[in-house]
Amino acid sequence: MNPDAEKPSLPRCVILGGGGHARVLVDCIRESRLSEIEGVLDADPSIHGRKVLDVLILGGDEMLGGLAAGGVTHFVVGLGGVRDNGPRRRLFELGLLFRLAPLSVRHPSAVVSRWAGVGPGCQLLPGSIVNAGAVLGKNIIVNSGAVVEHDCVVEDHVHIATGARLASGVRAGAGAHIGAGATVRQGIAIGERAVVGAGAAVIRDVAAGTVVAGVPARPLDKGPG
Ligand code: JB2
Repeated sequence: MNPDAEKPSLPRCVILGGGGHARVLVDCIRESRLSEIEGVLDADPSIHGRKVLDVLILGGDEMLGGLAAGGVTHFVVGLGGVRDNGPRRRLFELGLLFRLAPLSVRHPSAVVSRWAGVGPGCQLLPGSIVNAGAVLGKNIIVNSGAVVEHDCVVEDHVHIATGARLASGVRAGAGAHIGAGATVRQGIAIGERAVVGAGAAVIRDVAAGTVVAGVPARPLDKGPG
């Protein structure tokens, strides 16, 4: 008997965005053998026909309908970003509009408690940690080496950038960005769409839409939107 005959086929996905973040995602998906990658779509026509690692950039988002009709069932938001998570939210909604399902990406080296809740389309990148009692919404990036401690609540579309740490019981509001290497003290609330600068140490609550930076973190100006 052919041992491959009974193997269930992997879902086929398309990645939206073909820059630096997409390179990490292609690697994660390959390593975790989660999905077949049909291709990448990118808004920049000048890179169509190039590759993201070994995956072809097929064209722009106008190809989504055809891909869905051709049997692609899942999408991955390939955009990262360092501040405004609005474009990531928009691409997430675009994928849903085409009745594709958000693929959850988890690198094999990510440590995720079985008592944590992780919503659809989350991306848990190499070396990230999500501890017991943490609750993650949808379309969240826990980037390489980032830590979400026990009992944190992370709302939709948040990006916790490389090496950032949320100590226990932190709440990160929808669309917030926690910059690379930042630390947020226990029990702090970060408002919706707030931005925490790289390397900041946050020891007070951060209001919605505010940008904070420094050690200890202080408000700088108004955030996006
Ligand atoms: O609406 C869109 C769209 N908007 C921008 N649809 C699609 N399909 N693609 C879109 N893009 C494309 O995303 C751009 O044309 C570009 O090719 C790509 C973004 O690539 P970039 O390398 O500029 O950013 P990134 O988001 O992949 O990476 C940032 O965020 C990561 C988390 C970088 O700053 C990295 O350093 C960081 N690690």
